Amino acid sequence: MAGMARPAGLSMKLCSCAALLLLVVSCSLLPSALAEKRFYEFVVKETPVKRLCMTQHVITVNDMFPGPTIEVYNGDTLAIKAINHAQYNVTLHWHGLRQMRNGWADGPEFVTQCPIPPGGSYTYRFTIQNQEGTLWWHAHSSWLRATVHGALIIHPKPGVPYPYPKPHSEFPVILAEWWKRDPIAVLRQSRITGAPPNISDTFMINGQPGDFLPCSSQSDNDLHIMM
Ligand SMILES: [Cu+2]
Repeated sequence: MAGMARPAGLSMKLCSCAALLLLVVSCSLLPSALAEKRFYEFVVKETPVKRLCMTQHVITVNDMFPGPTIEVYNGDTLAIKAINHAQYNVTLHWHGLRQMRNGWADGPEFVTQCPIPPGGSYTYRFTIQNQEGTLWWHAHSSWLRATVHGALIIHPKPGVPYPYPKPHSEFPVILAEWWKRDPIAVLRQSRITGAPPNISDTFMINGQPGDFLPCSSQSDNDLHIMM
């Protein structure tokens, strides 16, 4: 009979083990409980954009040039539904992001995925793991990246300080190039002739060519920086 009864010492050990297991489980749940799931819809489509006094129909995301800024926290899980209303195949790449077990969300066309055809859609799903800082996203098909790009800002997890004094304020600075021609046509001409592609007509900061070029918007070009 004595063999059937559970020794008191063993039951105390079982209790403490169970409590320890509960603590470990609750601790491991803590970071994911703080992390957010974030959903975005990126509509890739042709949009009229006026630069250098000329209106061009370029491919954008959500009619924005540069495209929308994604602002998230380390540990967040993202789902970005890309809907292709453009006349070209497209993929989106999350530049600099470590795709841990999410290789199919990385974006290079014909490398990790078939491109999204006109009229199609694809949802990129990935979790940001142990990364902080400002990256960028861009099209990874043909030269669509010329106008299909934007900032990807990853803040430290809530409650985790910056690895430097917190800045007074922050804003993305996005450098790009602008052609007076359709960039896809510039690339196509290069492939036909075998010559290097024509150089761009201007560089741009945050989608603007600057005060020295015609038809620039003065107010869009002022950046006041405190040191
Ligand atoms: Cu890239």
